[in-house]
Amino acid sequence: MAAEDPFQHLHDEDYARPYLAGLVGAEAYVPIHGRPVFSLDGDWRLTLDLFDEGLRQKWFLLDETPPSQWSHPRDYEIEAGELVSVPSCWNVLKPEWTYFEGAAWYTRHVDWQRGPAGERSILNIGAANYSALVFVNGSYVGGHRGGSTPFSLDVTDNLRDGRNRLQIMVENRRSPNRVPMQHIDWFNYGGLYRDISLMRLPAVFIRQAQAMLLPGGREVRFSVVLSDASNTTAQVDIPELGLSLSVPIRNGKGEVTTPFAGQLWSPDAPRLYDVQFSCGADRISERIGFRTIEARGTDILLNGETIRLKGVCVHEDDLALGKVSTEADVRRRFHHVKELGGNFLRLSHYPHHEHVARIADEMGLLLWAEIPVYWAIAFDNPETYADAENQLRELIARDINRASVILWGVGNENADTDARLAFMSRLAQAARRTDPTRLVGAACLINRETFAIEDRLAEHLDVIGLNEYFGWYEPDFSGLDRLLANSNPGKPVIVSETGADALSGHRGAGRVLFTEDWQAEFYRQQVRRLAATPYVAGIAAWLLYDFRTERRQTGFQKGFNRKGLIAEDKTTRKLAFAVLAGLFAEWRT
Ligand code: GCB
Repeated sequence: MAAEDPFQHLHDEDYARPYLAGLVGAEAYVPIHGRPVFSLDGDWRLTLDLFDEGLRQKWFLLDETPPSQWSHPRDYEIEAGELVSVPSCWNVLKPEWTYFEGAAWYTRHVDWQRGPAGERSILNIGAANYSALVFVNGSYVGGHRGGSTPFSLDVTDNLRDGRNRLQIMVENRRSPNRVPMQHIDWFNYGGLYRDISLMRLPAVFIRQAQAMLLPGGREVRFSVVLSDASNTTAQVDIPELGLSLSVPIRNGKGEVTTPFAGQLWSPDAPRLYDVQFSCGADRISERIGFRTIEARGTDILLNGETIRLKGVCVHEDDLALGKVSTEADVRRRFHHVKELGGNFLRLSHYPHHEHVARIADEMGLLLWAEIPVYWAIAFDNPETYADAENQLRELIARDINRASVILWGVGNENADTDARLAFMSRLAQAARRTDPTRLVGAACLINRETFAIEDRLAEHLDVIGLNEYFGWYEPDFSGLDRLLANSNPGKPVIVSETGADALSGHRGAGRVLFTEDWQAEFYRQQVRRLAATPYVAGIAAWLLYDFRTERRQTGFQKGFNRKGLIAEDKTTRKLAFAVLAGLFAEWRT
């Protein structure tokens, strides 16, 4: 055991402090796409740890002596853990784990051979909800907070030749200071629910490689950031365009701008190019589309032309898998949006899996990607801000080259207080600083005093998101008429949510709540009004599929939000699906 006094840990309530020091964030992130990786997905041992005994007793220090040879009693044994497959959410693995919120220890072994001197070994974790601490061969190597973004840890000095032990403590307690906080309208799945891998990189490697079409669409800029402050030259090649450029690197950074003579990317023609970045022995190969996006007046312009965004919101939620997102699931989702005649999805309310934007690039869909600054965040807490900004920067670092992503969302339905204005305007600035090429938006509430689309945050945004539920949470649509006539937002408005619950198969005439009929009529009434409003540049229906949420417990809901156009089986369509498809088809573009 770690401690000399076997009971010392019972009295130390400060047990978590030592691990705060090693938290990593966006600056440590290393993109994995386009590089060979050694997957660590598959079998891991999982032990739930409701009382944080793992940190209190330092379970990571225990050796693997068989129980028959223990000199002291123990409370943890790797082999006693449940054999689980990663990625997964523990909530869907065993009925008795459904509502578990706490810490859990994942353990596995990996055979590894160290490379030549200087080579780096980087551990990448696609996502762990909410926080994670990583231990290699008994040593703490670092941790992360933020449940939906990836992180990287340099484990070069911790790995040895032969068998290595990896332990990851993941913890998903809901808490007022987190992002999101404890009150959310979705299910709080826990676990290592995205891919995990190890990657070998040369001593100096590419930390960031970006290709961006500049406003106007005539020039493209390539930029490269290295892992250290070297002065050297990187190389960018796009073989299909006959482009081969040197990028001078000074102090680890460099960029070059050149005329763009390729085809633009758009939902109708999602043209992607192979772009190869290299520097020394490191190399990244990406499929990248080139397009421009801007807000002008109350319009959104894609490649210089006005576009109406027609689409849906979607949660990362699956009956069998929880928050695990498979490629097949994402493709099915996009096919549904295309069948609706849509071109747009809002990925609510947190960063979705990395492959979502890649598949959207390929299939030609536009995305609103956001961080979970949702409802009553602790806006006056500097640590909460740091966490939110880090999640935003990790999301941007991961998806910077995705043409499909047109907007960074910095929040959802947050009351217009001074603390919220300071917090979210700062986030909007951070988004712009990190990525000047995309729109910044937030899903806002209505100003109930003036009854208008007005929010003090709007001056910091390119696009105002409006969540409104006239006809559902408010009995009729007269408020919507009043609101639309009374507003002069001066910027494009995307109706970032509107919708009504319907239990699949429940029918009734008139405004009978939870019927498919009322949900369908709701969309007729809503879209007719919204489509006639010039400043409405987009509509994202709330939402594509019914999803789990413990806040909803009537006989109609039974633990689900029923505002899906399709039931939670992702197959059974409600009447509203075809109705909305018809309404989208009529809406001018
Ligand atoms: C909202 C929230 C969303 C909820 C939705 C609802 O405004 O942004 O997360 O799930 O309403 O169904 O009430």
